[in-house]
Amino acid sequence: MGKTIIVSNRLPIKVSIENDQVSTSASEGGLATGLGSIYQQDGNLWIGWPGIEITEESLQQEVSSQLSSKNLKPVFLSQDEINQYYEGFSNEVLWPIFHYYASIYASYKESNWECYKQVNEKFCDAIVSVAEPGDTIWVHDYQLLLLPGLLREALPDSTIGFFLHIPFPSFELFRLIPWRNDLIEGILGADLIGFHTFDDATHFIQSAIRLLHVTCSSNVISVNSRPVLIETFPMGIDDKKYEALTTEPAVQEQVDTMRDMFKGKRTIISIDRLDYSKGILQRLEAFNILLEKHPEYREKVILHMIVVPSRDSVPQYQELKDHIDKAVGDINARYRTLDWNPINYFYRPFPLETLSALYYMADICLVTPMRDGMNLVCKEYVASRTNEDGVLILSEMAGAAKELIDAILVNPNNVASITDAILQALNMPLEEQKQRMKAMRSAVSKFNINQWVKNFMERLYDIKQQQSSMNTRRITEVTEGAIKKIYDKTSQRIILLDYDGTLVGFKGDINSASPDEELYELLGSLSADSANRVVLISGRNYTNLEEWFGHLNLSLVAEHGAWQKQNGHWESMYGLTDDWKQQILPVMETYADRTPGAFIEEKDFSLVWHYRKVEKGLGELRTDEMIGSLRYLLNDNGLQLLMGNKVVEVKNSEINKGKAVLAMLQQNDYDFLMAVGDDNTDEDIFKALPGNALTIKVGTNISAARFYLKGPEEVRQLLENLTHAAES
Ligand code: GDG
Repeated sequence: MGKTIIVSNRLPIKVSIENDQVSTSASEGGLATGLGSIYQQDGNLWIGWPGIEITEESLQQEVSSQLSSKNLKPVFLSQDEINQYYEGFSNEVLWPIFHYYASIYASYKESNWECYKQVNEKFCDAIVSVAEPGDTIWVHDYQLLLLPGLLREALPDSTIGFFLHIPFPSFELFRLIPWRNDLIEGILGADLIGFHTFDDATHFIQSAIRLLHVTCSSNVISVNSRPVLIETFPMGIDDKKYEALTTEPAVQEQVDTMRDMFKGKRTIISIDRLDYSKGILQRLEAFNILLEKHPEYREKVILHMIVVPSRDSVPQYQELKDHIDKAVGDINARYRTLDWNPINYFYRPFPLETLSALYYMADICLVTPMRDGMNLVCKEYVASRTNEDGVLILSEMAGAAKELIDAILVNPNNVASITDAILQALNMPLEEQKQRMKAMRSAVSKFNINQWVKNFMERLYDIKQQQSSMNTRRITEVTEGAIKKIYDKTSQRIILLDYDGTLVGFKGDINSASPDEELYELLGSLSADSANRVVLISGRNYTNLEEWFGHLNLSLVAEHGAWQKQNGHWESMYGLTDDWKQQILPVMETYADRTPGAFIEEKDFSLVWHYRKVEKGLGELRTDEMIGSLRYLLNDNGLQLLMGNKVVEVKNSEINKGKAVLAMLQQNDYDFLMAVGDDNTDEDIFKALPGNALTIKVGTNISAARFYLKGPEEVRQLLENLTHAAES
């Protein structure tokens, strides 16, 4: 096992320099705690920006050496780079678009993009300078979207994980970015790509398949034959730490002081970084309505609002701060009394102990972001409620809402509903509070930060295992040499070849995938050897196979085995009927009639639904609907569904390629069995053949075959080489 390298924009520490003296202090962020168990281990490393501009070389060296003892490695960035890569591109393009604020806040500047690329390269260089074979690299967040791709180029065999901490937007938003393809390609350099929620993962897959020529099978995207896993890992917190904090004397002291100070009042807390995505203004408006419409709560309720300064050099953030200041000022000015201030507002960070005291004593926690990747504040509140009371009001737009379903969930755009939620919370019976809080505490504790890290690392290991088992099964020169040797020594060979996707690539139009001259020559020379029986075994109909291959000395099997050409004659499988078509065809036609691009192919003993040319997404949806409508009819008629590559075929249960092949094996005592195919239907052949047969899967899907080839080019090359061996 090699070492693990964590990479993020910021290092998990704060570096400060005063009078040329370097000092560092630990950061309390959730990520720093969670990954602490990893990077602090011997040999492991965290690479990132130390948080301030350090230009002087001697100071850089000093910082590097201080950090190196803590397993940290700095990437130094100039103020210019911070302005363009971090502020300009990450925070003015990616952040707004990924949080669905495209039109108001996004600004696209080519120079910022250039700088974003350069800084990602800088990070790549820093990693390459320390990475060794066998290392695991885990890249974090939107500032480094290009890094996995750069690393894949520099270190092709490395193990790379990527996690996005903010939402991944729907394709309609993502497509707005001028550099969208580079970004997706960059992320796809990873082996495992993690998101907080299933929606984010789905949005990413949608964008990848719409923008790039990649194939995707459920949550695995195949990039140049390298499977990349897309997964959901909702990030958790160190729940035990927040629980333990509440009993610390420093915390209890503050709790006592606050309880004394706010005696008889109900308390609501709100804690966020300054950001337009956090919905702070809407929250204030909801509180304002509460006081306006429900005067009975005046002097009874206090909102403690902490806004932590962030990005306030960016004009939009400054503007937001001004609006918040004004809104708070207005509400306080309007309702305050001599001994009651409705909003206790702070624009500064607090020590963790104060946060803990607030979490512990607040009756209600108000978390209403307009969009949030996850949101950890709500989980910290839940973890701090050791008495199992208190109410969480949570925006359904936060990733955490997918887990904390026992919160009062609100749509943050509906300000009136936030006011209603506050009212509901203020009046919630203790029993109900406990019931909800208990359920949320168990969710927060089960999926805590350690579980998050563990799940991610395990899945990264799994996908690497899958890749390496595929690589060891990939036909190399050595395996090819071994196959040739056997081939040359044998004299009764059967070579079973699928057609579409195996001998030729997929075409949009099924008729345009006709054989080319090179293929004819190849099949000609293979079958010219009297020791070879070459079988073309396809799902296509027999007239089609006859037209293309009838003149060659090949055995032909059409419609997955329903038809076979024996001794120059086509014969259908005994006892097949097609009466069932009268019932099935009309159903399929109703779907084809309302799905532009879809069509139905009628074969003698099957019906095929083709949706390759249908708008992506719609094709899959209609196919699912159609299958749902057909379910009972299929059962009643003894039919089966074959799911192919953008096709679904309905046919008699008795027909399958495996059965057709078994019948052929009876006809001779073959000493060389080889089968090549790319489709699900070819799996029946692989399974039907004895264990010593040379079964070869084309592509990257999981298969029962013993070996893998990348595509039709490689298949042809292998067959070509075999014929040469036979001649020599
Ligand atoms: C990004 C995503 C995702 C806040 N004020 C103080 C303070 N905090 C701590 C909180 C919490 C953290 O900061 C904020 O975390 P969030 O998750 O709420 O938000 P982002 O910083 O925007 O984080 C987010 C997260 O990444 C993780 O993947 O959940 O969706 O946007 O831990 O406690 N800590 C201290 N003093 C404060 O005044 N000490």
